[in-house]
Amino acid sequence: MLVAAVCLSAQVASLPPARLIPPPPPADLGALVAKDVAADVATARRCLLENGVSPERRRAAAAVIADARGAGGAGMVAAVIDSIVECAGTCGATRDLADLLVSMAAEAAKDPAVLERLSSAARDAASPLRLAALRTLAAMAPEARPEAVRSATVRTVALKAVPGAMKYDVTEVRAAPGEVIEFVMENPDSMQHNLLVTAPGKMPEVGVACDKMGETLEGKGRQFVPDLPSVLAAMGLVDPGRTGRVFWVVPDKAGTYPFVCTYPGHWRTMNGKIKVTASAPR
Ligand SMILES: [Cu+2]
Repeated sequence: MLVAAVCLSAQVASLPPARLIPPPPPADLGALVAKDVAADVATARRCLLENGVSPERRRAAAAVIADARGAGGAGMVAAVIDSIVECAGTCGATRDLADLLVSMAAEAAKDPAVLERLSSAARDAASPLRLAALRTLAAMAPEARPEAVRSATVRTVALKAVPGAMKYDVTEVRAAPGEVIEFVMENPDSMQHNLLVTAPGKMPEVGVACDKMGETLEGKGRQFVPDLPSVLAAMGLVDPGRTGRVFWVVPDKAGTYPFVCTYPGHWRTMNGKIKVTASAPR
């Protein structure tokens, strides 16, 4: 038993770090997307997995993979699901693929096998597909969802960066375990801001790491999002006048989860708390 536990922790330690902010597209992406995706399945697979490909191109790529498998419309959805499972957390396309899957919710609802995959992923906290599955199910009409996840919803929490104050206008959010929250942050300020959710008690650790990132070009390239397990969800930098979004599945563990802006120097004042309790209103 002890040996098994040690092996498991060694496995967890060797997992690649989550890549929360997409890396830049590869240098040969232009040539790749200029190629006819219908020409070969390998090109189609790369179009699905690489960052920087348009949604239309990704859809075409999913169709090529579905055709090669001899599957029809819902086969495209399955191709996108497989790609998310394959690269979740470690490839730049994860977030784009999740958005694409949400846009395919109506197609997904027509295929019982696809519905079952989404439904079981939505109930499995360890599934790399969980967040995308929950969002996709929430985008379906309630009667189209499997019974077990009929109540799936995505709650929007809207907030703003207060101009000139280095603060959010909302500093406390209440949440219930298992719910899916979409933070939508408007930025009417004259400088960039973002929003990260951290593990309880970890805001100083994340804040110090992002201040260090401010001293390097690489830190800016990573949009001041440290590669730490205590970062649970991250929004990229939001330019003045723009709006940023990030989704988060609220953990089952009750507690106070800080949210914070990691633009260097901002974290000490630009932060808030998400209070997770079983009795919080949904
Ligand atoms: Cu900020």
